[in-house]
Amino acid sequence: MKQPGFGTRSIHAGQEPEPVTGSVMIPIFQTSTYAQKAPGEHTGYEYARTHNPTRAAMENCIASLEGAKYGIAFSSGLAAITTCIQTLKAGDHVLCTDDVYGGTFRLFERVMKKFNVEFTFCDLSKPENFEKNVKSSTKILWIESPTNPTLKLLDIEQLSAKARHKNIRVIVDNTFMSPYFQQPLALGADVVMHSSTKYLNGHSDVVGGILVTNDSGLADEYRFLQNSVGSVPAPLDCFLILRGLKTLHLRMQAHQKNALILAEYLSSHPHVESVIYPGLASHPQHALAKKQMSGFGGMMCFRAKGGLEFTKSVLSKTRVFTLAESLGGVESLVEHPAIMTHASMPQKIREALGITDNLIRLSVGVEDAQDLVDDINQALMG
Ligand code: P1T
Repeated sequence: MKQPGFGTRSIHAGQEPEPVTGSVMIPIFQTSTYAQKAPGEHTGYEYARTHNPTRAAMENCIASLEGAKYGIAFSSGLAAITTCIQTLKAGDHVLCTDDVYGGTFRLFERVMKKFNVEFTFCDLSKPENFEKNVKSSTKILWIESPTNPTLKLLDIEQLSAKARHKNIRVIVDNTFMSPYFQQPLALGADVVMHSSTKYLNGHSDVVGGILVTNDSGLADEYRFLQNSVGSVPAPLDCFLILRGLKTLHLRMQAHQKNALILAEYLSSHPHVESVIYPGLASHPQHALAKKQMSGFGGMMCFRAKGGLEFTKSVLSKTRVFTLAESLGGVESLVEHPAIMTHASMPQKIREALGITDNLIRLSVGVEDAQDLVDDINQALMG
């Protein structure tokens, strides 16, 4: 049978009416355990860290949207990333793109290094840096594309081919694009990771993470760690993400429409030095964006024409955009990466990556575009 379209899967995949009552929406199975008829005689559900039907529906729905067979969910994006590293042993090496979410950098640098897993951060938007930094001990290639916050793109297909050649597992953090705009498994990646806190849920009321893959051995390993380590999501959170997923395709189109309007508007604003948005022809990797993504998403950055004080004043004047960390919700957010999301990176590294004092990141929501334009304009004009 022909595979249903993305919108149909976002509403239905992994979900059948509940068999006892016919409840069309998957119930919130708010229980910690399940009754057994006799010792060891159970329905397949024993204990809720191990199995939960609300969680399973959410995992299967996201897996389907990424074109994957298996989904394994966690209590946060960082818990999902931690699990990826927990498949390694001391002495193994991870090659990681340099411009990653600050929390990912902190986890690798300050937590995982203590267990003697080695990390190299380099600019993998230049593919030759793969050969320059890969080692015989490299086990994982960690890709974030577009990167957070400077929206560099990595050629997922090319890097995956290079890694496959050396038996290195390719994991792509697809949080910024969502499966609606980017499908890393189809480009050759082994695993897709999401902070489901962001676009997948879409309503800024849950923290969650997920890994999806077509590799059954790897899925078993992740599920073993999910149960053994125990960083599982709560049933209510799984329900909320499932509900958010039903409009993922509609929201992503609306985010992109508004982001493009705003990016074009800010490109000619007198108080803006430059705009970074993969959908603009001025983005240095616009051609790659068109090749590996089916859209450009709702994340953008711009550099204010001025120093830290001017930039801070802009950030404190927005009214429709809320000054807050995070992204991917229906409401617009604005933030200052150097002080907020990427403060855990040393200043020297931030500067080398272009996370400057005048860099402002926008998560463009789905409000009326003119209100967003007017809001940023009044904040810039003081
Ligand atoms: O916050 P959590 O659900 O644990 O996800 C971490 C994470 C992983 N990957 C990317 C690309 C992310 O952007 C994040 C979280 N990011 C923010 C909170 C932020 O404002 O950028």
